[in-house]
Amino acid sequence: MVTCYLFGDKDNHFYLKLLFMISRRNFLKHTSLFASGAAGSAVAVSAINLSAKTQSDQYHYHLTVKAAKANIVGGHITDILSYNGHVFAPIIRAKQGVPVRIDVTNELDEPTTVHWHGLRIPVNMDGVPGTGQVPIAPGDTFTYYFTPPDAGTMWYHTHENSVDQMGRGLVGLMLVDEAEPLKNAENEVVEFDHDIPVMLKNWHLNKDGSYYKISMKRYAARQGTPGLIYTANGQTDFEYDVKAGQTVRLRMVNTSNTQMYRLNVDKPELFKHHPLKIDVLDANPLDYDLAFKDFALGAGMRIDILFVVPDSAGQTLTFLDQHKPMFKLNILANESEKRASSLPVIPKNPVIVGDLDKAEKIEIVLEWAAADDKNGDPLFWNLNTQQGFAPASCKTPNQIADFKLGNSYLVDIRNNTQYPHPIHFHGHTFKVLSYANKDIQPYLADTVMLEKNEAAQILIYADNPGMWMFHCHVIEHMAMGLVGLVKVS
Ligand SMILES: [Cu+2]
Repeated sequence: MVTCYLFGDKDNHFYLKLLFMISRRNFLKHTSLFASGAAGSAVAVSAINLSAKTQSDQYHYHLTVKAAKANIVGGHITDILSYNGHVFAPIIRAKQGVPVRIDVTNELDEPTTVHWHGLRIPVNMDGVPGTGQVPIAPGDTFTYYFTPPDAGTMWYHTHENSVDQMGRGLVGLMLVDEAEPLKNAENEVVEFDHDIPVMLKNWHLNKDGSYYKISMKRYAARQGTPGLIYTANGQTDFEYDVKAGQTVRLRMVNTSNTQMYRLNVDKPELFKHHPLKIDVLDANPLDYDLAFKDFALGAGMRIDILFVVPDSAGQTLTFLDQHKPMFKLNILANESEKRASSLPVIPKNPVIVGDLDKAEKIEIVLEWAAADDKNGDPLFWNLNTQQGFAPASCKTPNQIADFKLGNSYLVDIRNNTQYPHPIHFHGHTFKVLSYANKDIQPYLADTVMLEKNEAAQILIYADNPGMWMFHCHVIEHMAMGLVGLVKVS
């Protein structure tokens, strides 16, 4: 096995400097944490317990990255890579503005990292090998310590040997609770009756639970190698009971390597008085109505839909990828006293939006390359006419932009290819202003979906210093060139 540090050879000056800086920083941090006794007590985390929290109002988790066995396809055992042994990884529950500490121990025989997708945190906690941290070596523990500035539906995943490690299971959810109690439109404190996170992932598995190739060239050069087994929260038959009249926050997260879901529900007519809509996209509430119909949820993206369960006891709502079932909500009768259900309103996050009038314009072009590098590794994709990097030969991705801290940038992203690309920018939340081929209302996001031959204009306010990844979240596309670095300083 080639151990690749993704962005830098070991003789690379940048790598060595980083190694020193981070080791020292972590040493100091560990020292000060333990010396002051500030570390919260460890909390047992399970996929079911969604509210693990220490007495001291600090959040402290321990993730062990290890091989495990899972029953994903009925009656068959699949070898997976896991966080704490679960195919549905522990949900990291945190709170906006409250520090969270996550100790990650690597029990694999290869390096790994954890990236906290959607969190605007310092670059040395972002989990990207080479630009943010030294990968966690087998047997080592690395402590992530950060304070989430934003609330909402986030997720986490490895950023090392990503096609294989994510494909075999190293993905999980992180839910950041709002700093203040939620209120309804009348300013009364209300809670959801159900907060239902759904981790969507499809697996490159045969019907006997064995893997087929997670990445195949003929697909990697196109939309990405499809997974055939669909899971929600690690199950092919996930279902959940709700009662008529109850309020629901349903969160869906696309943690798949390649799959883009076209989200639908099978009985939209049950919501005829209040059609289902997407209320929150990538953890940022929308301030307009976006219908929940054929919504393209690309890899990395998240939505929350908020609704009152219709008065249709005995019915089952099946959520679909086009026509393919993903999971079900069963509607039960509600015997309790009739009461007016009022939905909480999700508050906006403290995101600073760039200044369009002062923004500097830059262009990023996504193209199809159809080439192998000199080692025979495929490089099918490129950004601004240069292939990003070749993981097998450990090249550093190209820097595609140099942002000045505190400045605004109007980025025109052009997808000159025949396939969709969900483009993710680390460490920042940006505003999607417009698309070339469809009318939209502007919204905030960390991942922008570019359908084939589409272009989008996004406004970035560069407020988080570091060397940040800008890449396609179809992980094979990233691994085969669709990646660049943006420096903010
Ligand atoms: Cu892509």
